Amino acid sequence: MGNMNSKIIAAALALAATLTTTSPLLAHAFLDHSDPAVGSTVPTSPAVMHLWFTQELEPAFSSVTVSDQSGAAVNDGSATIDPSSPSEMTVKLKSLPPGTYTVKWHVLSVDTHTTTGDFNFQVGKG
Ligand SMILES: [Cu+2]
Repeated sequence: MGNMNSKIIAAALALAATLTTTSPLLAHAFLDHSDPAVGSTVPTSPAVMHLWFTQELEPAFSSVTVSDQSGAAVNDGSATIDPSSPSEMTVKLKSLPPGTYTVKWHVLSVDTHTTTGDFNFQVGKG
């Protein structure tokens, strides 16, 4: 009997550990990586900002803006999400002079949760 109980307790603990560790990871669309990369310095003005998320996005409720140090928007039009790559969002950029730029993203994941975030990158000598 004692041995059986300890096995049941061990199995219950393993299940609880699995539930608590995996479910948060699967939830929400977090920024996986970008190009230009978060906090990077690029030598010339990039034509497009690419953002890759950890989950597929709802295009109608997902957006990104890129602004310069004065707060002026430098993205050329709105973000697009190619159906063949539903966890990737791109936005065209105007010609960017050297400086620091802020990317602000707001996405709705297919799991119905909204996440937001921002980061900087630089153009020209860092
Ligand atoms: Cu979620």
